[in-house]
Amino acid sequence: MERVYIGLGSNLASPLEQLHSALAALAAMPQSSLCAHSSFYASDPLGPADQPRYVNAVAALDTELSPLCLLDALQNIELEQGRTRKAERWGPRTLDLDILLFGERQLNEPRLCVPHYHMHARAFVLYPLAEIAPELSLPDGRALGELLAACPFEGLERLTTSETVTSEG
Ligand code: A4P
Ligand code: MG
Repeated sequence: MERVYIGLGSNLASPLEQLHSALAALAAMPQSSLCAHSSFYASDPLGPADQPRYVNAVAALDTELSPLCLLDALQNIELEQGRTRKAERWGPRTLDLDILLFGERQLNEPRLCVPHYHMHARAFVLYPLAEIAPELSLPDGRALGELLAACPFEGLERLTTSETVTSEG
């Protein structure tokens, strides 16, 4: 088993429900167990400004899957939740699942770059990650606390539990 951290993001078609569904799908992933997830955060869009705010979260998963099998599984979840890939970079999406960290691995393959590029400077990744893994260090040795200190809590809003509860009950 290896510990993997996955970034979840959505800004279309009921983002809160998209994230709840994605967490249920992660919990049902074969050869894996969902260990924890952060609160949900509303965040200003990075990239084109003419798109809705995002809801972001981070999940911790223990998995026996290989990195590329996990990527395939995550992309299937994205597709099942209506993701279409458009030419516009950083455009709006129903669901984005990024592999932030995969154990201590550093991968630079055509389909998979780990740690996820830019994770070290994104508030909507670092703050949720710190909630579930405050003592974490990146494979290059940088401590999460150090990255947070250089990354203002800007454009980010932690949603309370009542805001994140959907009609599923
Ligand atoms: N890929 C390579 N490495 C990875 C990895 N570690 N995890 C490849 C997942 N995929 C990885 O991704 C394009 C290709 O990246 C995949 O086919 C995979 O083989 P994609 O999901 O199709 O495209 P994308 O997400 O639009 O591209 P990109 O460049 O990964 O964008 P990001 O970095 O995911 O940013 N603003 C806020 N507030 N919150 C957000 O969550 N997200 C984005 C997307 C933009 N602005 C945002 C947010
Ligand atoms: Mg992505």
